[in-house]
Amino acid sequence: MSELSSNPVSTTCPYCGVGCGVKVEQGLDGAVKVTPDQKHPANLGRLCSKGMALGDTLDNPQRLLYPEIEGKQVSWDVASTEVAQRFNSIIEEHGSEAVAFYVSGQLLTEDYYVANKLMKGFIGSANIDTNSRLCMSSAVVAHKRAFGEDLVPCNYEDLEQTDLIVLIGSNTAWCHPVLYQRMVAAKKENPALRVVLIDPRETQTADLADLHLPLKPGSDAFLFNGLLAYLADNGHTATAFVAQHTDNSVGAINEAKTSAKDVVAVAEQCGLSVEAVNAFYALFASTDKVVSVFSQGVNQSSSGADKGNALINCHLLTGKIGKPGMGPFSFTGQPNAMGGREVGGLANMLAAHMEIENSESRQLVQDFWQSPTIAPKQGLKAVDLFEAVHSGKIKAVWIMATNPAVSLPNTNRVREALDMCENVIVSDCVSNTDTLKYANIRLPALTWGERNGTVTNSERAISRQRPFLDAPGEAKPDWQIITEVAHKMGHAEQFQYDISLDVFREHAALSGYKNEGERCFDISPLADLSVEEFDALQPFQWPLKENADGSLVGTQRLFEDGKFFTPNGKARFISVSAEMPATQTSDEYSLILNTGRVRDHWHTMTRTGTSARLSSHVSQPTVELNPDDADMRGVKEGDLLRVHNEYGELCLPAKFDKGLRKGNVFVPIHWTKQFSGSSVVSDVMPPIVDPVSGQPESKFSAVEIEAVDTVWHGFLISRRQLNLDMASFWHCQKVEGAWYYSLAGEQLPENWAEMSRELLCQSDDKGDWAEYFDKSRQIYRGARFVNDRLESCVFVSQTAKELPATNWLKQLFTQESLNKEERLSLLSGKPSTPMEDTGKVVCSCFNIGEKTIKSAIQAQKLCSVEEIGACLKAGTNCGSCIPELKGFL
Ligand SMILES: Nc1nc2c(c(=O)[nH]1)N[C@H]1C(S)=C(S)[C@@H](COP(=O)(O)OP(=O)(O)OC[C@H]3O[C@@H](n4cnc5c(=O)[nH]c(N)nc54)[C@H](O)[C@@H]3O)O[C@H]1N2
Ligand SMILES: Nc1nc2c(c(=O)[nH]1)N[C@H]1C(S)=C(S)[C@@H](COP(=O)(O)OP(=O)(O)OC[C@H]3O[C@@H](n4cnc5c(=O)[nH]c(N)nc54)[C@H](O)[C@@H]3O)O[C@H]1N2
Ligand code: SF4
Ligand SMILES: [Mo]
Repeated sequence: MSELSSNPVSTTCPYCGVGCGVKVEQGLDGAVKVTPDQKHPANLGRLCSKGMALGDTLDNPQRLLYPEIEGKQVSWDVASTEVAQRFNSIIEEHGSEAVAFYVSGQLLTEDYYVANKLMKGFIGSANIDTNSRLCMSSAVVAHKRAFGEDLVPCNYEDLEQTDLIVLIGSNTAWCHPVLYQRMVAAKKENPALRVVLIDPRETQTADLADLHLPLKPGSDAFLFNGLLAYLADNGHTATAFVAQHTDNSVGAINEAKTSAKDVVAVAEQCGLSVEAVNAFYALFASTDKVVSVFSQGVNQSSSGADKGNALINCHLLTGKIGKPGMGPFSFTGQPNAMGGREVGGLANMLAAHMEIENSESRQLVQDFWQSPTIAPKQGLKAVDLFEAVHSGKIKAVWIMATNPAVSLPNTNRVREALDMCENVIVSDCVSNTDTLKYANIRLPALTWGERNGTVTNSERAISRQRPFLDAPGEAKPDWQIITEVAHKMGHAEQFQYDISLDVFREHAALSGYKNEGERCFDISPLADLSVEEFDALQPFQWPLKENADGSLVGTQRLFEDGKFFTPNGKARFISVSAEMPATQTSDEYSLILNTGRVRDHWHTMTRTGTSARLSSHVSQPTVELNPDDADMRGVKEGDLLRVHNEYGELCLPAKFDKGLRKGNVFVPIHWTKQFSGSSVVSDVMPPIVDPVSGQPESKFSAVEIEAVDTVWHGFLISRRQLNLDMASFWHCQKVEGAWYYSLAGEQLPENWAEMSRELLCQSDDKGDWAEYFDKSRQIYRGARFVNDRLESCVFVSQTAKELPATNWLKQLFTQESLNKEERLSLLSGKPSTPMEDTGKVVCSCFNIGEKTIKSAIQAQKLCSVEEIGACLKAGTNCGSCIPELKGFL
């Protein structure tokens, strides 16, 4: 690749929507060092554990390197011709509604722009939706309804300038760790700063909160309707602002009062104490500067858009918007969720924040694109889109940079749909995702470190992703793959892009095209950017304006002039009739299942799952439950449980968490079929969506749990990745030099030795197999060596307790050879000289385990995070583990 930038390269972290700047340096040996960018406005020198470990995840041995059709490697020419022909012939025979794209907030803006243009302007359908449907679409609706456009008013500095941060359905400590660190620092600086956390779970984020409201899942709209009524009734209305700059305050307040009669009724509905609700309301009312952060606990709901508006209403009524330190602030999830929204990559948007239903906008975009057609109406939203694949209405679907076989609700149905469809095209950078299993055509894409373009973060800041690695194999950037297909579909003339900057320029030009100030999203001053200027582009917040002297300025904060982007320029109060989740628990399914993220894994683990460091913090999938619920059911920690409902079932070990409400269980979203037997939590999520936004209710499902009758437990460690199907439960974790598998089963295999050898030794393997078998106790142990190098080992027992500790065994795989003593002691499961068990890794920067930290706290009487840091270094680098350290203290 010729576009490699010089050393060190400034680029943007590819994980969460904070959008941190990183510096990448490559040593002569090729080793990549990633450090925080001191100047990037998002992080100002900070990074979290995932950002710090970016270097670990670059060398993925499972890259998709060549295009393939039906499992056979082909040239790019053949592959793109085939995709184009399949699309064209289906469109000719069945119309443009018979094809679809399903794209991602992890594409670059340039990729997203080209995909959207091809579908809406040239195929003439709006059947392009994105995984942002599962993520931000409720917030998009809430913004559009209230402000007239999908606009995030705040910026990160507001978090530092405020006196009250309300975190609603956001596990900031783990999901937006650098913003969490900024809040921690702000609180130190300003002890008057208060933090309220609204989350049914007591998460790591609760550590920062002065007040935690562990409300009933799904009851947020009642809480915020109650707040609106309270503010109105107690003289907290910003009368002049409401009169001059808003509509429908009276309607919204009246509606709020029907679902939230008084504080007592709200407390009852939300499962909170009256004191706690009163304390929150009083704090919100009496604090001038309030930022309300909302995330998936609000968005992923059958009434997520309403919940967003219920909380925006409170900011409008009190005028807490458009000024430093105040406003509703949607934290976006993916690195480019915002960029996707800017290009209109959702099925119900057009491009450059224009509306598909608006005929003038359609004409405008069609003129600009010089396109033969323009999508006349909204397309299918994600859940409906895959339902249409299932019914055969959609006959070809092109999936880019997302893993719907894992992340959509009711995944068994999605997998069925993909299995039945004969034209599943998947562009991905790795070769082993659950979705790729169903691909008829596989297209190898570039990924972070190789690709070149722009992303937009949660605070509307556009930053560059710059390449520092060569393209592996024949992988290409997504925009180029789509462009080649567009050419072969017959649209070469309007897809003349040689480099990603060509796309960026067009996108920038469209944002200003016939925009007389009625569209806020405008970056048109960049429409003529040169290559050098693009290379040097510094992060800026849109809209971008040109000063009289020709200099450019971004916009830190929106609505400072009280002008909104509705037809009359006024913000709209939305009348919200609060609803509880669409699903109810029953005698059959008595527990509420909540889902979410862990600190060190990213989504379906295609990158973080390959890092030993990141895989050690939460090493396996579990179902978390309150110890009281466990007690009632006779469940002990570590017991294997079946979690099931009418949609599917999971099989997971139990983990206790006192921070869960009774009757609630929690399963993380990350483990796929590549990493575990049956832990895809979306298998048991209902395909219920918000009627307006189409966002699925991914935080609420009714399930039941039952103990699984295990008769054996075991683990394997292998330098090779294995295909397992012999266990009821298995999961796989990357460790240094090997893969670790934990296993449990309901049936004893007939012959341990035979099975283990089949699994761990291939026919052409050299080397020797040592083993030990105690038939009466069903204890089996085996190990394979090549010369003195340990290749794999297996340990099996009737109960988990009889298995040896694994740290020492894992560590043997970091060695190139074992000495005689190590070899001899191996099958006993104990090191010849005892080794300290440091426990699970808490500080992943310095690899410091829980047991080490706890014993240092006791032995040395450590009282603060700073003292732990001075003693062990834990928590002194990225700071992601500080909430956990506080927990130990
Ligand atoms: N480590 C890590 N960070 C990530 C990601 C990742 O995969 N890993 N993904 C990124 C992406 S794409 C996203 S969208 C964001 C998501 O960021 P967050 O939204 O912060 O993360 P989640 O864990 O999905 O859910 C947040 C919280 O919502 C709570 N919740 C559940 N139901 C309710 C409810 O009814 N009301 C309220 N108030 N809260 C509720 C859950 O208990 C959970 O703690 O994270 C981003 N950052
Ligand atoms: N139950 C439940 N379900 C959820 C959620 C939840 O909280 N609960 N959260 C939802 C949310 S908010 C989100 S954002 C989704 C995320 O879910 P997904 O989008 O399905 O998950 P990812 O693992 O991020 O998938 C990204 C894919 O893109 C590939 N990739 C990486 N870089 C590139 C590139 O440059 N080009 C191409 N072509 N491919 C690339 C990766 O290898 C990976 O396969 O999950 C949603 N599903
Ligand atoms: S907070 Fe962490 S994951 Fe998110 S962008 Fe910054 S370094 Fe990356
Ligand atoms: Mo997301």
